[in-house]
Amino acid sequence: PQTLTEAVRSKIEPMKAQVHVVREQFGEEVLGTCTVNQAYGGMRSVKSMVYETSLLDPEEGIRFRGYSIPECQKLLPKAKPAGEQPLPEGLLWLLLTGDIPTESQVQSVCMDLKQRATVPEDVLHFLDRLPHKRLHPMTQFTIAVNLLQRDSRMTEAYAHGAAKSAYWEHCLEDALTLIARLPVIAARIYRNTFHGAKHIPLETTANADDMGKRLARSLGFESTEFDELMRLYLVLHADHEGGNVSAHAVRLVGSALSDPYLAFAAGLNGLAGPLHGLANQEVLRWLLQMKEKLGGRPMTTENLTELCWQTLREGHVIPGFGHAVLRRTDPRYTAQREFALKYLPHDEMFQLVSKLYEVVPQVLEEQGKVKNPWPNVDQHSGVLLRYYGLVESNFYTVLFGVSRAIGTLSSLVWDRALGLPIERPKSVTTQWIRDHFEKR
Ligand code: AMX
Repeated sequence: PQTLTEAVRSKIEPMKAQVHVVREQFGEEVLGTCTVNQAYGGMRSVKSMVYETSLLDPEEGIRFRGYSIPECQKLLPKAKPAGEQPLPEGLLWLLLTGDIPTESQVQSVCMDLKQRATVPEDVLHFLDRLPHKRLHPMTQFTIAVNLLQRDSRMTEAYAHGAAKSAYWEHCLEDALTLIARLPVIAARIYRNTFHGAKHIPLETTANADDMGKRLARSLGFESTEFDELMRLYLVLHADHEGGNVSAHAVRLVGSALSDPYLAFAAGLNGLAGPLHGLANQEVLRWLLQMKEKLGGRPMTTENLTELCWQTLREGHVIPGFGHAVLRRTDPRYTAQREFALKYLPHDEMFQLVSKLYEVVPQVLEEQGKVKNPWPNVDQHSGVLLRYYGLVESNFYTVLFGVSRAIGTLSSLVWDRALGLPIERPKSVTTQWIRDHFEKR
């Protein structure tokens, strides 16, 4: 099939059949258990949901539909004529269908998204009138997504009595339109907040045929290297299995049959937390503080170790290190490090990040609390953006959000395709736990 919708359609019945067999065979098996400590401890490692688009291995990192990040970098189509990074549109195809797309399939997604990318003028004008200096860019972003919700095909179809078996297609329509519009929205917020509302004329972005380039150009960046960085960035941040705050929020809210706009806005609100997506903003601030505190002293192991201990003594976490599931260096960090080694090996901030890779894990090991002392995706992204002139760290989580739509909305389409019900896990009180276990 050439169109994405037809490709997804062709996968639904076989997948439903597979789920049916799995449930027939293993439906009553115990997938995981939950101790009292896990219930109080953020449900860490409790296996209680099925999420098809990606799976996280604690040692190896994320796999998108079975493909590791290096495999995706190798196999997914690139921009013509000389792109080296995978096109996000190819990842979208992979996440939605499970197949590596052909060049022409990716081109069809690129064209489809390009055609959907026009944001209604009144929405843009509403964004222009927000108090940009007082509202965090993530707050502006969720407002924008909620504003776009009025165009939801899924909500319209529901109101007109659409059959449950058709929800996925309306959901996919909304997902594609929303994904296509997010770069425009992100750029509008960026230019409003940091560039005196001087927007990039549409003619400048008109020949940007892929989402990464369109995002780069409408933010106001013109180098092909930055286009490549945006493609890599959009691929790396797209999906991280189902239990992280943003993905789970999208799934949970979507399970009430809230449409993709409403569900994704919920996910963005979760992404805006400092322990999750906002960590990329925190990392850059922390790195700049490190540099200031060094005050011209060399970046030696000794000096950096002392400054890391200072952060910990002040009761702060070291942003960009640690992970709830991963137990090794995040391959998304490694992919960005490779990009830096190629394009900005002599950048001072990259050298600081590199040196911290040697220092921080030792400090965290010595502190003895963290389960994973290694760097995560957010440790690296800021220095790359900053190198090309995107210095406004408050904006970084918005870029993360543009990317996260690709994964979480693909998964949401499958939730509707498989007819998953409203989520409603059982909660108990501390008194209930005492009564229950004391009685034994
Ligand atoms: N610096 C200092 N202390 C840390 C730490 C870090 N980078 N990472 C974890 N710890 C501490 C925890 O705060 C916790 O301390 P406590 O017992 O006093 O509360 C202890 O180590 C054990 O935590 P954990 O089980 O190793 O981690 P977790 O699953 O509870 O939390 C995470 C995971 C990511 C929130 C945590 O490592 C952290 O706060 N890291 C820094 C922020 C960050 O980089 N977040 C981005 C994660 C990726 C993403 O979602 N985008």
